[in-house]
Amino acid sequence: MLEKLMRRKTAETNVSLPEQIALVKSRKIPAHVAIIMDGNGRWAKKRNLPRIAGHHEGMKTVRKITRVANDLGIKVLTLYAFSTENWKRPKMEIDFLMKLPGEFLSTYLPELIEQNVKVEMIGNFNVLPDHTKKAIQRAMEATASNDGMTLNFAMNYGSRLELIECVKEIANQAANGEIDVSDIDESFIDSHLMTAHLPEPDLLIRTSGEVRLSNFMLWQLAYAEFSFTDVLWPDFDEQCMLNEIREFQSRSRRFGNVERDGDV
Ligand code: V0D
Repeated sequence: MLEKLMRRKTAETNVSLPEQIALVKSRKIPAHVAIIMDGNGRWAKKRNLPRIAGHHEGMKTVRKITRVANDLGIKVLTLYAFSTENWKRPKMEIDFLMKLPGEFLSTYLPELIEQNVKVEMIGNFNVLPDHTKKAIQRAMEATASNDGMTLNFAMNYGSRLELIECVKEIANQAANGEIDVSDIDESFIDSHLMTAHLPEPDLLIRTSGEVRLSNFMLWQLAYAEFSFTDVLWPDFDEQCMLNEIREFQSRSRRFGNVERDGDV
């Protein structure tokens, strides 16, 4: 049995990436994949490099995974790039991180445009450094009319803060008599979140072995499949992503999507 499994695994890895992509595309593709890109610091530590070297390498993975996600026909890829808790890190590391959007976009914006990718952001934009805001703003404007995959960066994002803002806004509307309390249902709350215009994630991936949600899309992930992998984000490649999507597809086949109809 083990031998048979191992043989199958070897055979699969002998199939070229484009062939695997074609095979995966012939089955149900998740519309929205969200990823917690963890393990950049650990990747650097293993190589006796500074943490920022790991962050920089992680940026190259963002490029790789964006490309393969787009090739697969995924509609939305949300990447957790910076959390509201990340401000607690050393200033030097924060300063470096805040330069990454600018560097990423000055290198890769042309190919994002060529791939018809639309850049968006969720999170509290206002408190980011000016140069970071400018880079992201420019990319969002340059890709606003693209109708391919949405590459959605969660930057300075925290789910509880998002929910607090949502509740405040709805409470204000109720206090002003704009809505009735009875108007507040699931879709009403959906429409007041930063992800209002996006489908909810079908799949959450977290790299680097931590099995936590870390304040990421608490409401939106209610029905998502979760996958936790030990691979560190800088080592996460096209093959890893394909394996994740294939696992998602085999779970969908085994269980069907009956949860919301009351089976579980
Ligand atoms: C570091 C691994 C791309 C996670 C990936 C400031 C940690 C590399 C962006 C990016 C980060 C963000 C917005 C945008 C374009 C690119 C990014 C941060 C960190 C947080 F419009 N990589 N990246 N942003 N890292």
